[in-house]
Amino acid sequence: MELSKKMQDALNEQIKEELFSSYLYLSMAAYCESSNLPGFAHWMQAQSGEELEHAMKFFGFINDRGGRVILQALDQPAAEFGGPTDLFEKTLAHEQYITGRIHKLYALAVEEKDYASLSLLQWFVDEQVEEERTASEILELLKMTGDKGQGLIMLDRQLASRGE
Ligand code: OFO
Repeated sequence: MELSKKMQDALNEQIKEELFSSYLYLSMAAYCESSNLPGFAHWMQAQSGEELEHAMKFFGFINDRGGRVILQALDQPAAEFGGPTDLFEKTLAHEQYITGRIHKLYALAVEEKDYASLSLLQWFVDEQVEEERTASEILELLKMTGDKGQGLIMLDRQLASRGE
């Protein structure tokens, strides 16, 4: 079944969203580096890499379906943040936004009876549950440690151990 123009456009839009996510987390990594939080920086850089993989999943899928990938312009991500708690509040809010985008794509695939897209999007629906859970877990820890002190140093060490 051929990829509809409407679905192709929506998937191309999602490539942009995933690339912007990658760009945003890379900017957050740079902020963490400049704030002497190497563990947080490592976590954000790993997250940025994961978002690039998400973009490439859509990239590969459009090509596999005989569609055409059209890359779009990315906005400049924020460079300054108000500390680790603010960073993870923004991370969680961003992931909730992305979940909404994925759900819209899923609804479009249902409407179009595009079962191949549904199968891909099911993976993303599940992934978003994980993304939100991880961000809120770290945010909960930050609520306990606050933005400075021994607790934050320990959390920074913990985040340094995230695998790629
Ligand atoms: Fe691509 O999951 Fe986060 O944004």
